[in-house]
Amino acid sequence: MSEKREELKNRIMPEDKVMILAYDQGFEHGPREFLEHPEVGKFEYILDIATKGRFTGIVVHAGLAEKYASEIADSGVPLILKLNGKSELYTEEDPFSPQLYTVEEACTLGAVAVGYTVHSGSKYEAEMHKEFSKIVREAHSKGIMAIGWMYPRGKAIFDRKSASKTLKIALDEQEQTNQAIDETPSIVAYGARIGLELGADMVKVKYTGSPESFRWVVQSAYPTKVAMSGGPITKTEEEFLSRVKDVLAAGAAGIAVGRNIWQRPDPLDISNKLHQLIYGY
Ligand code: FBP
Repeated sequence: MSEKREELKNRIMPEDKVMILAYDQGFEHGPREFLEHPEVGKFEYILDIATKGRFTGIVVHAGLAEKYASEIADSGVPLILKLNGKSELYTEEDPFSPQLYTVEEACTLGAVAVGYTVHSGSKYEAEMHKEFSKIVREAHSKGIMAIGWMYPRGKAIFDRKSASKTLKIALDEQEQTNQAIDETPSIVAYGARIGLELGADMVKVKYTGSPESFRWVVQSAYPTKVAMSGGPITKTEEEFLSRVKDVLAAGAAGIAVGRNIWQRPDPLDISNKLHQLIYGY
């Protein structure tokens, strides 16, 4: 790893642990995510949470990164630029999230890492795998990190008659746990492994329901670091904290989450609890 990448890695992952605030949902899900707490739609509010909540990175698309470049720089919170995206208005069963910005633009905006969502399993997986592998190479040549949002999806992974051996195992897992197929350990672990194979420094994946099953995900990605993604806000704060405890016990580096922080009435309170769990202070 280059000296520069090592240095940036220590900024996003001090002590090899990570606590990232994700704020790309305005694009991926739409402003409906801000309805309950309208202040959440304002980036000033989010950046304040990231700063006071001691997050080790903030994820945005280029529009916000450009408009708030000086505020982000002043905050000292490392910028992770999301390079691809798609809206939820597009509902075809096989998703494709194309690259919209380049690694070079990310560097100009001051990003210390780039992020890209990969939907392995979609009929467009080849394009996403190819785009992400190119992004990884470019990011590394510029000395910055590449993070994969590894979310297997698409018609094939819901096809009960599929010839995929992994899917057969995942269907068995689903029968025992009632989990969504894209959150079963086999599918999540496969996504995480693809992230490693494509060169990601870190993969962001869904929670698989237990520390035991998440350990398989962490092992599958090793030595790539694993961060848990948050998902929709849980009914209780305890439920979410308990998931974080599970993944840390399983060897995850930490979290990269959004709604479970900024949709809560007291985001700083939960941020402090998470910091305590992840860093111990
Ligand atoms: P959350 O913690 O709010 O779930 O955010 C994590 C994230 O990966 C975001 O970065 C992204 O916008 C969103 O989830 C994608 O969600 P979905 O699983 O619905 O596609």
